[in-house]
This record gives sequence, structure tokens and C-alpha cells, in this order.
Amino acid sequence: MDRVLWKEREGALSSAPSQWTFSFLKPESLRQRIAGEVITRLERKGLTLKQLRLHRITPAEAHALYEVHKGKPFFHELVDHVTSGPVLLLVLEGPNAVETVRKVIGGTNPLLAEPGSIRGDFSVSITANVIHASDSAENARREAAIFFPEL
Ligand code: 3AN
Repeated sequence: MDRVLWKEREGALSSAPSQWTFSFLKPESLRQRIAGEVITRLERKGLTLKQLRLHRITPAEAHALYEVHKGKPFFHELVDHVTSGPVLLLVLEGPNAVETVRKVIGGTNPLLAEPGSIRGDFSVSITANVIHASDSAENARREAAIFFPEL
């Protein structure tokens, strides 16, 4: 990256309030071997890895994580997917982390997600849409506590 742009970027990053958020790479990302590329995109946007763990989500954890979706038609398919193989749990810290990560990953439906976003570029499945990220600081705390009770 150009040195002037780099300095400008670092200045902008240091003036935004720092925050942390919870995220995980869904099993499809590990099957497709795109975990490194997804993490690189998050790091390039100014997010720092605070926690990183390979994990097999249990059905009980999946139910707790997606409790707001219980009863919806896609609930069981979603639980089946996230428990179908290893995931990569992440806690990310950076300027406006919750909003920044949501922006980098793109909309829920990969077919509608912006080109250039992670979901827009790497997925066509709404269930196996590469990555989950908390949608508020409060949900980040609730969701991270399921997997990182020590936080
Ligand atoms: P996001 O992950 O973009 O925050 P949420 O929290 O509304 O989306 O939904 C959680 C997950 O549930 C999504 N990542 C997606 O895999 C799945 N999902 C959401 N809406 C649908 C839908 N209409 N059909 C199938 N799966 C869905």
C-alpha cells in the first residue's frame, strides 16, 4: 500500500473508538480452505485477533447462539450446518469493530451481498454463508460468553 495512504489509514483507525466483537468462520469456510483469506481481509481492515480457536460447535451451543431464530423455517438447517464440522471462533478488536466486521462480511444472503464483501465473493448459500458476526455490542458479549466464558 502507498505510504501516504497507509499513514492516512492508520490515523483514521487510531481516532475511531476501539471495540471488540465475536465472529466465527462457518464449517463451509474450512471445507473450502478460505479461512486464511477471510482472516486476512478482516486484518487488512484494521481488526486485531484477540482470540482464535478451532472448535466443534455442539447442538446445545448452536441453540443458544441462534435462540432468536428458534421456530423459523431455516433454524434446523442452520443448526445442522454450524454443527457439521469444525469452525474457527474469533474475537476481533478494532475501531467500531461490530459495524466494521458486518460491513466487511456483507449481507446475509450472499446472492445479494455486495461484490467485494466476504459473503459476496465467496458464497452462494444463505445457510453456509462463510462467516457469522455479532450484530451489536450486546450480542457480541452474549455470543462470546457461550464459547469464551472467561471473557
Ligand atoms: P446474519 O448472519 O447476517 O446476521 P441473521 O442473524 O439474521 O443473519 O441470521 C443468522 C443466520 O441464519 C444467517 N447467517 C443465515 O445463515 C441464516 N439465515 C438468516 N435468514 C435466513 C433465511 N431467510 N433463509 C435461510 N437461512 C437464513
